[in-house]
Amino acid sequence: MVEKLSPDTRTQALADLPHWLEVEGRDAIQRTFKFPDFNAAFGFMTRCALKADQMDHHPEWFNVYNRVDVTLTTHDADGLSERDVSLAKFMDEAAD
Ligand code: HBI
Repeated sequence: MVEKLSPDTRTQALADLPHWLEVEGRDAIQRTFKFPDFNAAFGFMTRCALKADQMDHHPEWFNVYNRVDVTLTTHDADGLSERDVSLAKFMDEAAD
């Protein structure tokens, strides 16, 4: 069972993810990624999809052309867990 982050760990984790915003009304975080074109956006999504499947932890996301809106939460924990933090960091690096 995946554990929800404790309030202290959550605060520290969000401080380490400055590009991610808390979603209103939900224990989730979101970030919008912008790329030069669809090819770059889809390449990013492909790398993240493979990582997500390896982790058995999947993003909620939406893509239009060069934009990818990502929401991360842990459905099994009904809130943010360490898996969201790991996947968010992977995505930040993959987008660099
Ligand atoms: N992805 N974001 C997210 N949250 C989950 O709780 C989750 C998941 N992918 C697979 C998964 N859980 C499995 O453990 C099953 O619950 C499907």
